[in-house]
Amino acid sequence: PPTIHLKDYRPPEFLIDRVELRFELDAEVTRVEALLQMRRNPAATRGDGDLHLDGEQLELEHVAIDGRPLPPAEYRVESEALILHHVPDRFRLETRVRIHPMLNTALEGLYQSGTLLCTQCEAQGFRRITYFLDRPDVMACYTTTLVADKGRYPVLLANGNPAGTEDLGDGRHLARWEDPFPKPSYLFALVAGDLHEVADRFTTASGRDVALRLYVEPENHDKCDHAMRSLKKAMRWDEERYGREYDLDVYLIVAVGHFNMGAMENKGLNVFNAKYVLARPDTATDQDFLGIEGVIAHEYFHNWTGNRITCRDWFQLSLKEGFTVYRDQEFSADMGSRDVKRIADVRTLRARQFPEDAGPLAHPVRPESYIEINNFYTATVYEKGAELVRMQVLLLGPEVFRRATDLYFTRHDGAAVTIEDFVRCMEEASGRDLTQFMRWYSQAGTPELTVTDDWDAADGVYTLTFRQQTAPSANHPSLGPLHIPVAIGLLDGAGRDLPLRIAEDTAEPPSGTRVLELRREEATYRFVGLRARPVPSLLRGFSAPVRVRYDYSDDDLMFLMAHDSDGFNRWDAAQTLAQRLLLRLVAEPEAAVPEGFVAAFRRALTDHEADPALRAEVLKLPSEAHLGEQMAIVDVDGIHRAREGLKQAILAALRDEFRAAYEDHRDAGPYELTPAAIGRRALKNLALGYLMQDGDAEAVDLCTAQFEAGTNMTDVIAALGLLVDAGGAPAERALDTFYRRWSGDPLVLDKWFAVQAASKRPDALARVEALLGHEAFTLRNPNRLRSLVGVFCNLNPVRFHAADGAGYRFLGDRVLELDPLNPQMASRLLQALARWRCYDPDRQARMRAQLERILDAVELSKDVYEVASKTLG
Ligand code: HT7
Ligand code: ZN
Repeated sequence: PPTIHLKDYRPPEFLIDRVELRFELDAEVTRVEALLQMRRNPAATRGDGDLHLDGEQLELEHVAIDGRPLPPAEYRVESEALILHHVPDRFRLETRVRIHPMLNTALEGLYQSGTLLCTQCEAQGFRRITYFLDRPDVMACYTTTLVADKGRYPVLLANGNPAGTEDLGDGRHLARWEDPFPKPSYLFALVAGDLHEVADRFTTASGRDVALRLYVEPENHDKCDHAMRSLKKAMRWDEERYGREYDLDVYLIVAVGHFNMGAMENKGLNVFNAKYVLARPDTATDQDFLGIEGVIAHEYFHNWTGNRITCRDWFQLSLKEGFTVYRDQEFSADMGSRDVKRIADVRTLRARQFPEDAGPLAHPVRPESYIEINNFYTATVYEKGAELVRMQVLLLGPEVFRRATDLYFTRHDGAAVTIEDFVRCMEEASGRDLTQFMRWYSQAGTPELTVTDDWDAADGVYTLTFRQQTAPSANHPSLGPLHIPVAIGLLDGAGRDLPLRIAEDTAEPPSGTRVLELRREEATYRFVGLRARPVPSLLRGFSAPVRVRYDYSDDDLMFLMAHDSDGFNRWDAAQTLAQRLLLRLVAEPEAAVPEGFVAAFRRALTDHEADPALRAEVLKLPSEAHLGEQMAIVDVDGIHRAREGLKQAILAALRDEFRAAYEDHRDAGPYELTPAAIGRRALKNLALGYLMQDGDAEAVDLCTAQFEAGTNMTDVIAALGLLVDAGGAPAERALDTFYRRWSGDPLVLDKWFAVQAASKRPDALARVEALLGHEAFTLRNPNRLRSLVGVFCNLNPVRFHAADGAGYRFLGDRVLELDPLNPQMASRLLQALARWRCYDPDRQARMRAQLERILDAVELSKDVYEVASKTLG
């Protein structure tokens, strides 16, 4: 398959001003008539005179230009295009095609989910609906007419504002929708089905009235409150923080059961994975509730960052995704606890993006080439992209950043633009030169920041030296030093922040946090006027997506854990301390757990002044995957043993404290979804996790009691997971009870599959394989697939990486089985093998064998081909 390169970008030869679509909807055969007002693009270089329209899996029935049906000599149909020869400079193109939603298992284009029909067009799904210039820099105004059976599809939705309905008198009805805002084809959407409507309203800052509508399958009518509340909060927040108002008369969200990703920001008609809409305290965990709030906000924020202003081409994907993730992260931080949110986001970045950036699929935030764009909806484009925006906010300051975004929204409204256009607005609003900063968008790999220091007691000068390095890899050379904002503090012996006076300062220095701007490979800062050697607090708030190397003593880390004024760094110090100890225990299984470590954990656990949510974060040990990432060759079993052993040792020392924490943090009254209540449940369930570590009968009873009495899913699923890890009759009974209670609710049933796939038990794979045959399992539902196969391969390292290679064979089988059905999902699944070179030779050989076996398959999607071939390198 061909590789597409950023450097080959050319403006489109034709533009489309208006699009009129008419659908005769039917699950088996849908007819799509398209009327496109086209004209030559004056800004384009002239090609061969032919018009190439994208189209895949379309059955062409009719094609006409300006009302004249084209004879076969004037066009050619290829497998992925319709080519019209010698078209005029301005014309009306009519096409009619047939498509088959029911056969669409890839969930791209128009497909069936349960009894609904819905679309997913990003990135290139629109070409599976009609022939079109399916690229984001072709923006047009759309009118959509939907015709369907009234009984089966009483609700007919499309983008924009409603523009009338008709009963056609033959059992069918029609709905017309008009979208006045020009948009790229990837934002097109329609939904048809028997849906329950939840209605609300929102008055914008300027007094416009917007009808809000949530559509769900009727049985989910009572799980919509949280999503609707989240939407209204997001709408208000975007007005207050960015001055952005909603622009249509209606805002529609539809929840569907089959969806490849989280949700989709189609103009005026968001389509959501039901997982990110439906929640009731008894069906959804606290994390699910927070996920819904974040994703609802994310899609809403896209209305400005993505829809009104879109991407010129798919290489600019992070223009909308990085910025929108940054916006949703800040929204969630404002709605809940800022430190907890930052910790969660950095955990995700380190767990998903850092490994990606260190492996064979590494790519810059703005990639330079791709085979299949669907493979580039990655942690790098999304999460690292958000960090790049965050760094610009830090460099500019919040007020100047707001001026810069105002400029961006005014200057580029209605256009398809590039990352340079965005950064130029940052430069113009601030008067700063961000040329060097732009390297962040093109440089793959995680920079390493090595920090050394020196203390001159005689002069009271503390010197910090920073050295940055980004390891080049075969496909990604080093582009030179990056512009890195490093937020630091210096702590005195009592843990207070010191003034950060640098010798050359002319103005009063900040006390607290100071942002140093590294631009060269090496930079030295001399802090003067100090009485004693300070303890440095480095990269506060994780001010840049880098790895910091500084030789802290264990005592320094414990000191920072206890005193750093930066909540993020208190947590990070605890993680570093635990990571260091765990890696020592991997190398020396007999090594003792230092007293000081246990004491630091005791202090964190019993610090009643501190926020329980943060205490829970501090006490959570680094994951096995994260520990593996720190080793040249991952010692799968050693890491598991060390981590389990350390939990055991901590429990042995702090059993009473954990019991007390458990009791003290039980919910006293009814379930509440406040940050405080979420934090209490987190600490309580963390304590229960430790108490269950040695299978103590009393703890099993406690856990069983929590499982049985639990009225909220957070407590129930925490208890179920722990029981399943402990195994035996209590686990089987609980699994049985859970299944009987929830087998009718797909999202809850996903959790039942997931806890078994994540189980620490040695027979986890056997169980997962048996579950493939369960009547409720299907590869055709992405959520179900993720909950069983995805969880096993990505979140159960010790069982997935079993030395006999059975986990790898299992994955290879699933990828080959899935690829003909849903290539996007198959290729995502395959990425569990991306880090194969980090394992011992035996495991490497077994992983490589699966990758080769996949590449040998006769018919392979572009998606899987790209991942498998790049992974093998
Ligand atoms: N912008 C949306 C991306 C998306 C997507 C991409 C490829 C294949 C399927 C997809 N579903 C949604 C989601 C977002 O970032 O908001
Ligand atoms: Zn997005």
